[in-house]
Amino acid sequence: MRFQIVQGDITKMRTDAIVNAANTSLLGGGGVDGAIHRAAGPELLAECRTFHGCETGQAKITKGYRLPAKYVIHTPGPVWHGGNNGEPELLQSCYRSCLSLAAQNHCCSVAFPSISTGVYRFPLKLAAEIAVKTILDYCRDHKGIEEVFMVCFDSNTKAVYDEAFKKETMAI
Ligand code: AR6
Repeated sequence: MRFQIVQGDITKMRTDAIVNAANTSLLGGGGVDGAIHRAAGPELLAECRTFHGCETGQAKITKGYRLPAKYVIHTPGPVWHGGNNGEPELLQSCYRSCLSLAAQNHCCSVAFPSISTGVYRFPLKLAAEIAVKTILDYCRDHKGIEEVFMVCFDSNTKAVYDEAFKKETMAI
């Protein structure tokens, strides 16, 4: 499996699936969610309505419509409330649920945004460590997904994910 941390806009990714950091309504919002809905077009919202929401830490898959990606995997990340409300486990569950849905749908390449580290205020360093470890562990144990991208919107986010990757791979 190839794992790459890149800086950019996830709506431009030509992967089989991109992940959306959604909310539990799945009816759109700001941040990366707003950008994905704008780029995909109104058909995406119409398909999202059919789910009647999604629990935090779970995931639902839709088509990509006008996006270059074939699918969008929507996952509501945890809102940070201090860390003693299961936030780390829920964030890990987001990454696992998305990878599992991607594999079930025969996706070879998946792109993730930094789930929960914007409006949901999850501390960036901890979120990056959880994301990197969960992705690498999952892909070590399951075959099928060949390429995973972490798409960081700004240079600080990318630097923190690069550091988390270094730490995780040195620990092996
Ligand atoms: N490509 C990649 N990353 C992006 C993009 C983009 N086009 N736009 C923003 N980011 P956030 P959350 C980064 O707030 O914390 C929404 O309203 C952003 O810089 O989008 O999980 C939902 O509807 C940050 O690093 O998601 C929910 O209500 C990261 O994506 C709520 O926000 C996540 O920031 C979810 O909050």
